[in-house]
Amino acid sequence: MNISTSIPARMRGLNRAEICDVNFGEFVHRWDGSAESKPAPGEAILDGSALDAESFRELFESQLVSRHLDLMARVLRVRNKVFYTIGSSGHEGNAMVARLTRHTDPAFLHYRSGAFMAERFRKLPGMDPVMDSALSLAACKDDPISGGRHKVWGSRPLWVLPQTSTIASHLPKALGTAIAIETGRRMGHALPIPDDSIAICSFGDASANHATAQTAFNAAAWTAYQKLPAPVLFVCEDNGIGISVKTPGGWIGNRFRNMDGLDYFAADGLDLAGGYADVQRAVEHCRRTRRPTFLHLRTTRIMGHAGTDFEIEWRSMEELCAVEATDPLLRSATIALQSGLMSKGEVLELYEATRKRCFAAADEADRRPKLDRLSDVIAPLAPYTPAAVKAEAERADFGERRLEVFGSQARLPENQPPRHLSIQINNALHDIFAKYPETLLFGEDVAQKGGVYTVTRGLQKAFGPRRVFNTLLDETMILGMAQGFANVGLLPLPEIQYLAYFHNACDQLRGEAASLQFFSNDQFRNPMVVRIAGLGYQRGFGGHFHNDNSITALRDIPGLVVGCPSRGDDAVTMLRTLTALARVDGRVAVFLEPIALYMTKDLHEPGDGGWLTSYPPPGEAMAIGEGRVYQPQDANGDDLVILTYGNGVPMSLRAARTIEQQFGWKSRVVDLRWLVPLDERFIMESAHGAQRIIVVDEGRRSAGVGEGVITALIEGGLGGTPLRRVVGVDTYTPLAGAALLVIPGEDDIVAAAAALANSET
Ligand SMILES: Cc1ncc(C[n+]2csc(CCOP(=O)(O)OP(=O)(O)O)c2C)c(N)n1
Ligand SMILES: [Mg+2]
Repeated sequence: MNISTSIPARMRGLNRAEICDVNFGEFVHRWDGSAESKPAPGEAILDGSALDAESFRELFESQLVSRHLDLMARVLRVRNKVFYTIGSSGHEGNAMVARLTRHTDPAFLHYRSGAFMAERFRKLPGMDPVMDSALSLAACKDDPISGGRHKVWGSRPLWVLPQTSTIASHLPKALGTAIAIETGRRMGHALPIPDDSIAICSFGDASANHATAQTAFNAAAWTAYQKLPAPVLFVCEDNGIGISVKTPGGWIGNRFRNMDGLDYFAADGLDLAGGYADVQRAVEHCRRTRRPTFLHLRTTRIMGHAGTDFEIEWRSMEELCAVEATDPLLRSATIALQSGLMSKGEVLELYEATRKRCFAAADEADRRPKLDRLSDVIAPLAPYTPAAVKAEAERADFGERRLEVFGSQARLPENQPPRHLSIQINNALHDIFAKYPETLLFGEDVAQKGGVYTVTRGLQKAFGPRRVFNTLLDETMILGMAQGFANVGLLPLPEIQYLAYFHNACDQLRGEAASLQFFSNDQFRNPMVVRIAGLGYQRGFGGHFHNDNSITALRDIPGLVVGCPSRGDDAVTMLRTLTALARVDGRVAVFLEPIALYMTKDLHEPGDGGWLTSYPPPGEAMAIGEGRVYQPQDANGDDLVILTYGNGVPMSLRAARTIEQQFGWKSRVVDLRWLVPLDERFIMESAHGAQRIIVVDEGRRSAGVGEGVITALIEGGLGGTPLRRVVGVDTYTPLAGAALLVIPGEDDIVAAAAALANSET
C-alpha cells in the first residue's frame, strides 16, 4: 500500500515523530490485502521465508519496543524527563542480528540499536529491556549499564559493551575482541565466553568512511590475508544518510562488495521475512569460517537524526514522506496481517500496549534517584585499592617459572651487576610474563628485532609468537587490539614506538579505553599497560617525531595513570605496580619511557656508572605517587629543591653540583616518577622547608607537567617561596644540535638558580 505524500489536514501541526506514529495506525486500519491462514509457530511466516512465525512475532515485538522507546523519548524530552533522543526508528531490522547471534557474542553497537537490544534481552530470563532503557534515558542512578552517566546501549550479562558517541571509534576494539577470542583460545586462556564466539560491531553508512573505521577494515583484511582468524561481524546499517549528508547511492555496496579479506553479505533490514535468511547466512559464515564478515544491512531513518533535527527545514516534504513510507514497521505490520498471524485489532493492540509499557517505565524512571553527588559520579572512573595492588605487585610466587625463563639462579637479573634502563625494563618484562601467563606484548617491530631500542629483545623467543608479536603499522589498531584482549580477560602490554605516534591514536585511550569503567559503572574493564617510548635528548637522532616531548595529551585523560621512570630499578618496581593495578583494579596505564636514558650508564663523569642500577628482586614494588628524593650528603637540601622527572633527573643532579660550587647551595632533587595523577601530597612533602624551588620540566611550556607541579605548590601554601620554572619551548623539536635550544639543559637549571640568587641581592 502506498503512503500519500500530501499531508492530510488532521496531521498538520504534528511533528514527524507524531506523523510516523499516526501513520502506523492508519496504515493498519487501511490495510486491504488478503490474509493467508494463520501459520503454526514453527511454520514459515510467509511462503519461502526462512523466518518462522514465532520468531517473527518476537522480532516484531522487539521492533515495537524500540519504536515506542523512541516515541516516548521524544514526548518526555520536552518535559525534561528524558535526556536523549537519538533513536532507532528505521533501523529496527537489526533485531534480526540479535536473534541470530548469542548473548555471549560481545556486541559493540551503533546508537540505533534499540531493537537489537530488545531482542537480545530475550536471551536471558528475567530481564526487561523497556525498564532498563527507560532508566538510561532518564539518567537514573539505577540505570543498569552506566549508572546514569550516559544513555548507552549496554549490558554486562548480555555482553553488550557500552559505546561512546564518537562514531567509528568502536570498530578497532571490536576487531581486537574478535582476534582476542582466537588468540586467547590458542594460548590456553580460559575465555569468559564460548570459544566459537564472534564479535558484533554495528555502525552507520556515513561512519563507514571514518578513518577509525577504515583502520579496522584494513586490519581485518590484513589479518584474513594471512589466514589468521578474526571472527568479527561488521554490520553496516545503511540508511543512506549521516545527519544531513547523503551517502552517494550504492556507495557502501560498491566500496565493500569486492574488498579482499572482508566477506560481504547484504540483507534487507526493512523486511524481516525477506532479510532473515541473508542475516543468518552472514552470521553463520562469520562463526564457521572465523573470517571478518561485512553485513550490509539496508535500513532507513525515520524521525530525523535526533529530536533536535527538524528535517522539514532542510528536506522537501515529498522526500520526507517517501522516506517515512519505507518504515520497516509498516512492512512488519503487513507481514503480520498478510500471513494471518495477527488481525488488525491484534496488531494495534500490541502497538498500544507497547506504548503503555514504555510510558509506564518512563514514569517509574522519573521517580528513581539521579546522580546527585560528585563522589557517586566519579566512583567508577578510577577505582584504586592500594593495599591489594601492593600485595599483587609484591607477589613473588613464580620463582620456578622465572628460573626457567632466565636459565639459572646465577642468571637471574638481581644476581647480575648493575645495568642501564633498557636492560632492566627488558628484565622486568620477562618477569611480568613469567608471573602472568595472560600477558601479551605487541606493537611495531617488537618481536624478532626486540623494538627499535631492543627493550623487548628475547621476549618472543622466551614466550612464543602468540604472546609477543608484531602488529601492522597502525597505532589506532594497536590500542584497539589492546582493548580487545583486555575484554576477554587477557592482560595486554601494547607498545607505541614513539610518543609522537601515540598522538594519532590518542582517542583510543582518551575516548575509549580510559572511559570504559566510567560508562559501564565499572562492570566492564579493559586493563592494560601501554608502553610508550618518548621524550627528547636523543643526541644525533631524530628531530621532532623521535624526540616528541608533548605529555599534555596524556595529562588530562580521566582515570589514566602515567608513570615515567628515570632509572632502571625504578622502572622495574613501577612496571610491577602498574601491572598489578591493571590486574586488581582494571585500570589503564601508560609507562612513558625516556628514550635518551635507555642506554645511559654514567651520571657525572664518563665511566662513573652512576646511572646503572641493580635489579630489584621480585617482592619489591613502588606505590603510585611515590617519588624519589635525592638528598645531598650532610644536608637536608632545603637551600634549593628541584622538582623534576625523566631526563630532568640526571640533568638536575649534575646541575646541583654546579649550583653548589657556584652558590654554595645544597640542593634536594626530587624525581616525581608519577606524572598522572600528580601526587600533591608528595610534592608538598618533598618541597617542605625549601628556601627556593626550581621545577624542571622537559615537556612543553603550555599545559606541561610543570604547570601542575607549580599549581600544587601554590595551592599547598608554598606560593611565597622563590620559584623558577625551566621548561621546554612551545615548538616542534628541530633536528640535531638545534633540538637542545628548545628543551631544558643543565645550563638552564644553573641559570634559573642564578636568577634566584640575583633576586635575593
Ligand atoms: C568522530 C565523530 N565525528 C562526528 C560525529 C557527529 N555525528 C554523530 S552521528 C553522525 C552521522 C553518522 O551517520 P551514520 O554513520 O550514517 O549513522 P546514522 O546516524 O545515519 O545511523 C555524525 C556526523 C561523531 N559523533 N563522531
Ligand atoms: Mg546513516
